[in-house]
Order: sequence, then C-alpha cells, then structure tokens
Amino acid sequence: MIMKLTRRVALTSVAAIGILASASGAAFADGHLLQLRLSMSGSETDQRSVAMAEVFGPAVSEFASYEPAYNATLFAQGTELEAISRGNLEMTISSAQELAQFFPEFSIFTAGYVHQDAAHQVAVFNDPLMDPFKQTAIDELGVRLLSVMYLGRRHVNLRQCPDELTVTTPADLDGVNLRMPGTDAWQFLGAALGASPTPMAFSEVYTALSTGAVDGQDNPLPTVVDARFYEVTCQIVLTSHLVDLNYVTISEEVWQSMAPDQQAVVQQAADDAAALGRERQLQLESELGARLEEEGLTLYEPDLVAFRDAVQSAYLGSEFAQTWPEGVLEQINALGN
Ligand code: KDO
Repeated sequence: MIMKLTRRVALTSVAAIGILASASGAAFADGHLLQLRLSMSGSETDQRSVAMAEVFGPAVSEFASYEPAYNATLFAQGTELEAISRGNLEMTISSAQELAQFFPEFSIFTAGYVHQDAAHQVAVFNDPLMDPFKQTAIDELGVRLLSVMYLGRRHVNLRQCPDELTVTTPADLDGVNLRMPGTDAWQFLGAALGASPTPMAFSEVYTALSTGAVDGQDNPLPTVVDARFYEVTCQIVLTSHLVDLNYVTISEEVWQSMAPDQQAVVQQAADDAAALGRERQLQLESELGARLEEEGLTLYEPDLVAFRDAVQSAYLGSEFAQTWPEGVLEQINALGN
C-alpha cells in the first residue's frame, strides 16, 4: 500500500538566517554570509557536484557561503528533505522518488519510460503542470524546487557475465537481486523491471556488489564510472528504463530570508549549474560506453519494447497511478517528441 506521508515536522523558524537582507542584495545588513549547506549522496567528482561547485557557489558568493557535503556525510540518503523541513539543512539535490514519500503524486515523475530525454525533463519542470507540485512541496514541506538536474539514463548493471545470464526481456530478471534506492517508488520500479528489488543506500552499493550481497544495481553510465561499479560488475543491460532527474532544492525559510535580488541570483545560479551539469552528463553518457567496454564490461540492448510494455503496464495498473492528477500524464507526454 502506498502511504501518504504527512508532514511529520513543523517548520522551525530559522532565526539565525532570518537576519534582514540588505536592500542591495549584495550582502546581508550585518555583513554575514548566508550559510548554504548542500547535503547529497553523490561524490565530489559527480558532474552535478562539479557544476554546483563551479557555477552555483561562485555565483552566490557575494552574500552566501555555499558548503557542499558529499557521499552522504552530512545526512543519510533519503533524509535530506526532512532535514530541510526541520531547519537543519539549507539545500539538497533531491529525487522525485524521495518527494513521493511525502506526496505520492510525485511518483508520476518516477515512472519508467515516461521522461524521454534531458530536454523533456526541462520542458516538464518549466511547464505550468509542475506548479501545483512545486507549491505543495513549499506549503507542506518547506522545500522549494529551484531547478531540474539531469542524472541520466538508468540501466541494469549486473555482476553476472552474459554467459551466465543474458537479459532480453523482464522475465530474464526473475530472481535477480537488484539493489534499488530505498523508497517505495524505487522498489516498485525494480519490481516492474522483473527483478527482486533490495533497498540499499547508495554508499553501500559498491561493497554489496563486491561481496555478492546483491546481483546488480541500476544507474546511469556516468554513475557506474564515478562510483567504480565497473570494478565489481560484468555487464550493463541498456534498458534506459528511467531518464533520471534530481531537483536542486532549497529551504523555503532560507529563500524567504533573502532579498528579491538575492533570490534572483540564487535562481539563476541553480539554473546555470543545472544546465552545465546536464551538458556534461550528456557528453559523458555518449563517451562512457566505450570506456566501460575497455574495462571489460559487456554492454547490450535488450528487447526494449518488451521492457517498455511491461514497465508501463505495471505503472498504469498500480496504486501510484491512482494518485496522479487527472490529465497530467497526457500533458507530460505531449511535451515530449
Ligand atoms: C542511487 O541511489 O542509485 C541514486 O542514483 C539515486 C539518485 O536519486 C541520487 O540520489 C543518486 O543516487 C546519488 O546522488 C548518487 O549519485
């Protein structure tokens, strides 16, 4: 059963941050810098991190100190939104799957084979169809979605070599213990692919693959390289089952503590960082297949029609689909090719 998580914590006032912003927006009246800590489970070399550090941090530096924490060292994967809501964190790079824990209707953005590509993600995020979703996150959780970041096409990455297991259709994943991140929406996707999903934090995946605690994991090629999963796996089945995204998010209370021109700088900085990260991630995706083959992995496309049909029908018949606002799936589809 899908639980609608209610907002479990009341927003606390972020008194330390609520100091009056200057009229110029260049700095705060007392000269202090606004602390913007961003917690994420990705590494420092992940292109989303690099783009934020190269673009976002410098762009806001006149009035804010951008302080990223990588590899879930500040908050565990999946706990960041609640930390923002409680006033314990200012920013994160969140997934729709995590937002769906609070607001099940966000699961529409987690469904396999819905987003078509990076441009489609941007079109969806900037379309008025997103407005009620964004407003709900602000009103109910105190979290503002600033921009959409491209993570990439998720594929199935297995320890077994193709001579032990060749995957053509979802039926071939029957009994495969596939690590998926730990929320209902992620677990559903793993099951829709035909596998037996196991919830696990990103930081534990390398060890689990190397010991055989799981048979595989799913992530885009840049993540397979960045996290060195290629060292402990043998094949990548190019399912492209999810064109994955993250939202650059900020505490609404922090946002409201800023002057309008500071807000404009933060918004532009997030958009610019997302654009650079997207461009680089797309470039990496186009190059890394060859690199992974050099590392000894086998990459191949399965029967994509069989995967798409199975995954789409699993979603349409699910409790998730019942939470999707009327007509939004059609609007999303209309924004694609
Ligand atoms: C993962 O845990 O597999 C995932 O790819 C999920 C994403 O939403 C994102 O959180 C990502 O991990 C981390 O940022 C690590 O790259």
